[in-house]
Amino acid sequence: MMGSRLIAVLLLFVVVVNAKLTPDYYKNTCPDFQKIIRETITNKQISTPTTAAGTLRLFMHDCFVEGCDASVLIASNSFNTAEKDVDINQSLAGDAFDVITRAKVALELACPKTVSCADILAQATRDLVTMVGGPFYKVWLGRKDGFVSQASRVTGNLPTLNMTMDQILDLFQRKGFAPQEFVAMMGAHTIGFSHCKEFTSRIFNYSNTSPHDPAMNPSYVAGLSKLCENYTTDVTMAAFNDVMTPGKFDNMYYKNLPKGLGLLSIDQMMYTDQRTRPYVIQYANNQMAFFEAFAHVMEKLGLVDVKTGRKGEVRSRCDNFNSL
Ligand code: HEM
Ligand SMILES: *[C@@H]1O[C@H](CO)[C@@H](O)[C@H](O)[C@H]1NC(C)=O
Ligand SMILES: *[C@@H]1O[C@H](CO)[C@@H](O)[C@H](O)[C@H]1NC(C)=O
Ligand SMILES: *[C@@H]1O[C@H](CO)[C@@H](O)[C@H](O)[C@H]1NC(C)=O
Ligand SMILES: CC(=O)N[C@H]1CO[C@H](CO)[C@@H](O)[C@@H]1O
Repeated sequence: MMGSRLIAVLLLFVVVVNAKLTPDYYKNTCPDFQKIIRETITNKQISTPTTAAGTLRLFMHDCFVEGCDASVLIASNSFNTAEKDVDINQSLAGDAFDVITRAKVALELACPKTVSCADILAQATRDLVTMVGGPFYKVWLGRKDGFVSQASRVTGNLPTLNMTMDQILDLFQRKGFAPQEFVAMMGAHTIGFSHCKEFTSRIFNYSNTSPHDPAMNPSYVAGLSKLCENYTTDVTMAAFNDVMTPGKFDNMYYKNLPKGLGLLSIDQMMYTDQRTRPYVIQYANNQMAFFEAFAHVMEKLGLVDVKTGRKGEVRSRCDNFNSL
């Protein structure tokens, strides 16, 4: 009786400890972890400046589907269609996958079978965000890589442009984020770009009464219309998410919205909807407040449904489960 209770207490203890990540998880097992990631992302970002935005989006797509467990990095095979091969992932940047692969190769040389792909993605994202001017925040480490990556698990777990604000707020709430945190996370759209097809419905044939979304600034519409004139034939055409300071991580995204310079419908909706608008105004007026909120929300995003202990593994290659 005493024995089984003791075991139960011990088991509980193990579960609680396992569920805890720590910022210095690799201190002894891979002392160069931080340095290797920083070198890899720096080289990559300098040669390919689109890497930071691509990686930030990749991280968010990883964490919202199955938790932050590198499930998004798994390649499909003849038995399984993986997450990354679902429609919405088509536009995930190849360079984001590439920077993670590079870091993994370097880390396997320095400390084999030690660092999870999920941790690499979390740490690389933080370093890239900081490199392009965003806030520094703590990255908790010790995630394991997941055993599941299925295209069918994506729907309903990632936001899409045809969702209403009710649906979007509900989705973020389910992932653990209040409206204020959602607005802070959207500040990610201060970098990177979107392909024309994501916003052409706002600039061409918008409605019977207006050729374009009347919330948009007319010269912005004119510029985008020109840029996207061949979008049906040239599907690679894309516009910066933040037209004013596209490559810099700052609060310009929020300043753009009241001026009709939001690119995607969700961006403009953030300013229209009464539930999100106050935070948009707050972050537009105060970059420090935005950086603090963003740092906090990114630290939290990295903890969504993480796997520890036997609930995952440290993959040898980020695009394959070890058992394959
Ligand atoms: C309602 C929520 C959201 C919607 C509907 C949405 C939608 C989109 C769409 C359609 C694109 C363009 C993709 C392309 O054409 O290549 C995009 C880009 C991007 N999104 Fe979001 N997004 C949302 C929230 C977020 C959040 C929370 C983050 C990060 C924390 C994020 C980070 C990014 C980044 C960095 C890019 C640029 C990617 C690149 O340049 O490769 N988004 N988003
Ligand atoms: C919403 O958009 C996604 C792609 O972004 C698409 O797969 C889905 O079918 C759309 N849903 C509706 C109801 O139109
Ligand atoms: C807009 O509508 C006009 C007339 O209906 C049509 O000719 C044109 O192809 C449409 N443009 C786009 C981009 O859908
Ligand atoms: C669209 O195509 C036309 C004809 O090929 C070309 O002259 C024009 O420069 C293209 N526009 C853009 C923005 O690429
Ligand atoms: C980056 C990446 O792997 N994109 C894939 C997303 O899914 C489509 C299929 O829907 C693939 O063709 C892309 O290669």
